[in-house]
Amino acid sequence: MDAYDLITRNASEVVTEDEVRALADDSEGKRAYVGYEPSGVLHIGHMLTANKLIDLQAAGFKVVVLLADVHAYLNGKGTFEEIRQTAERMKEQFIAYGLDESQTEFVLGSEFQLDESYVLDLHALELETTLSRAERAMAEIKSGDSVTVAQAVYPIMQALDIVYLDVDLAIGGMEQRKVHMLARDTLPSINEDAPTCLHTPLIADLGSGIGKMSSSKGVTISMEDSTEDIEDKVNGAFCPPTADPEPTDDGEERENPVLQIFEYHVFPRFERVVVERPDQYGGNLEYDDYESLEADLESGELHPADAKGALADYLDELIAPGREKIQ
Ligand code: NAL
Repeated sequence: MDAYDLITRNASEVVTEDEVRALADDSEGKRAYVGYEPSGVLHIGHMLTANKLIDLQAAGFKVVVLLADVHAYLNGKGTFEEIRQTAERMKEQFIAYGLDESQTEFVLGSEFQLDESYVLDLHALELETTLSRAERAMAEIKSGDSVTVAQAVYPIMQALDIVYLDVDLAIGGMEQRKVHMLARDTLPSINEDAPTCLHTPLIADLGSGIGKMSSSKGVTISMEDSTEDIEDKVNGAFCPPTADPEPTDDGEERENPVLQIFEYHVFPRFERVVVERPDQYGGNLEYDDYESLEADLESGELHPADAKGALADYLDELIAPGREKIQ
């Protein structure tokens, strides 16, 4: 796979393609970052962006992980003390998950976000940003029902962090795209470059296939799950024999989360996927790529129950090293 294909595989969008091509042509020593609010334990959403960081490390990028303690505080995730402790645990879980420690720089937001020059630049950006724009940028990130002033400062700080961390490529899930667009539009007003961005897909709710999987509602998978928890959750997942399920009777879009997890979590980390089946049901099935597994599910060759059994096993293998860190 060439560098551009490795950088962009499984991405929902890149902004812009030309900018990413230029980075791919000369990726040695380039810096990519992703930021996470430290809260709870690592879950499958964190793991999806982490898979992209692993791809970028393979493509020669230096990876910066921002443990965004001040952002978590501004988004109402707890006291500073609690958030800092969570950040330390998350760092260990990321390394257990497979981020190469020697190629990854972990930074706490509060290490630089309280400096005088940062705060003055922040106020300069606040002058350039309307409240409604900040509020829109936060629509898919904010916790709670009302929008606080703290939550309006949040996306402006995120934009400024891209400058202060000296990043060439900003990574985030699709829920971060409006913050990144705000950064692209406003940073030039303080004489900074618009950042190049790559956004990873969001996985549908495991139980229903409707909407987006979220740690605050519905069923998600995290490093806290036991082997049995994973089996139960995956066995209860929505998995019709198609990658493109019909909308519900109410017109809500649905996706197949079992296939999505194979595509975005399993195939990027395992060269070959084996679905174990007793000989009387045709014996094991082996796949070298996601597309052939999807085709077999659609044709009926692979039964959803067998696909779920294999998915639970592979997810358990991905989670096991981090689970041990939590005990
Ligand atoms: C991600 C977050 C917070 C601050 C950042 C600064 C720079 C780059 C990425 C950042 C967290 C993210 C979340 N908004 O929703 O978890």
